[in-house]
Amino acid sequence: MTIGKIVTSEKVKEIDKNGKFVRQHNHFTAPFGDQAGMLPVEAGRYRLLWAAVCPWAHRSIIAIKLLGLENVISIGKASPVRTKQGWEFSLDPNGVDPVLGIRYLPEIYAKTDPDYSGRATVPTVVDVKTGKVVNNDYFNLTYYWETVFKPFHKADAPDLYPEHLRADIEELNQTLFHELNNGVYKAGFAQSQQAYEDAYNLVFNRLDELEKRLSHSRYLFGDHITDSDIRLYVTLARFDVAYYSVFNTNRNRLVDFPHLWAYSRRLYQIPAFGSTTDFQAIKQGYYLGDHAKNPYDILPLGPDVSIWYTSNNR
Ligand SMILES: N[C@@H](CCC(=O)N[C@@H](CS)C(=O)NCC(=O)O)C(=O)O
Repeated sequence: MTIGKIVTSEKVKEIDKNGKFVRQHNHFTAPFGDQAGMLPVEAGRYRLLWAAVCPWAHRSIIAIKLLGLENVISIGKASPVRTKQGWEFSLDPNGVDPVLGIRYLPEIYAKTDPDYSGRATVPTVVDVKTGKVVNNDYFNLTYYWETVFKPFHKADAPDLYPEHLRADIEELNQTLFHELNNGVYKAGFAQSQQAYEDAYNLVFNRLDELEKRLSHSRYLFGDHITDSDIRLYVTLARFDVAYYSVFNTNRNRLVDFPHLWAYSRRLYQIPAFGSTTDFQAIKQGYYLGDHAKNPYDILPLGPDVSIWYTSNNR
C-alpha cells in the first residue's frame, strides 16, 4: 500500500550487505530557534504525534511532561499497533486526529512532501499553522524542548540538559543510541547470525557497564535526572516486556540487574515516566501488527508488570 511515495506495509528495508540493520536518516531536521531558517519557538503552534509503543517518541513525551510543556506543544496519540496504512489515529473520535484531521500518519507526510519516500515515523512534529510536518528528528527533539523552549517551562522544571554537562550528556547519548536504544533493534532486525550476535554483545556489554555506573550513582549524572536518563529509561521499560523475547536480547532480563532494575523503578515511579509508560500498548505494538513475526497474533500474558511499583531504595 502506498500513500504518495510512502510505502507503508513492507518489511524493514534498511539492511546492509552483511544483514545488519542501518536505520534511515531523518528527513525533517530543521532546528527550532530564533535564527533565520529555524522553526520559530512559539506556544500553541506545534503538534507532536506519538504512539505509546515507540521509544523514540516516548522520550519526547517524558521530557515535555517533566518540563511542563503540555500546554505549549499539543499532543496527538496514534494507536499502539501500526497498521498496513501506517500509524492510525483510531483512539480519537471517528478515528481522526481532532486537530490535523488525518486518519493515518503517512497522509501528513504526503501532504508535506509528495516526493517523500521514507517511512512516516513517530515522533512527528507538525506545524499546526501550515498543517505540514516540520520535524521528525527524534534524536534532537528533547534537546529543543529542554533548551530553546525554556521560556515556556513550568516554574520548577528540572534542568535536563545543564550547560556544564552538555558535552558529556551528548557523548553518552550517542553511545546509548548506538549500543542500546538502536542496539536492540539491530539485534531484532538482523538478517544474519553474525549481525545478531554483534548487536547482542553490544547491548549486554553496555548494560553491564551501566549496571556498574549505577551502583554508585543515583542517576547517570549524579543526583539529578538528565536527558540521558530519559533515553536509557525508554529502552529499559521495553526490555522485559518486548525486546527480551521479540528481539532475542535474552542473556538477562532487566530484573536480573539489581541496580538498573532499581533505577528503572525509581524513574517509573515519577509521574512523567510512569503515567506515559503503557506496558500493554508496548506489548501490543511489538507483538502485533504487520512487522511482527507472529502470524497468529498471540499476545503474551506475562511478564507481571505490577513489580514496577515495588520500592526501589535509591
Ligand atoms: N525517525 C526514526 C525513528 C523513529 C521510528 O523509527 N519510529 C517508529 C516507531 S518506534 C516508526 O514510526 N516506524 C514507522 C515505520 O517503520 O513505518 C527512523 O526513521 O528510524
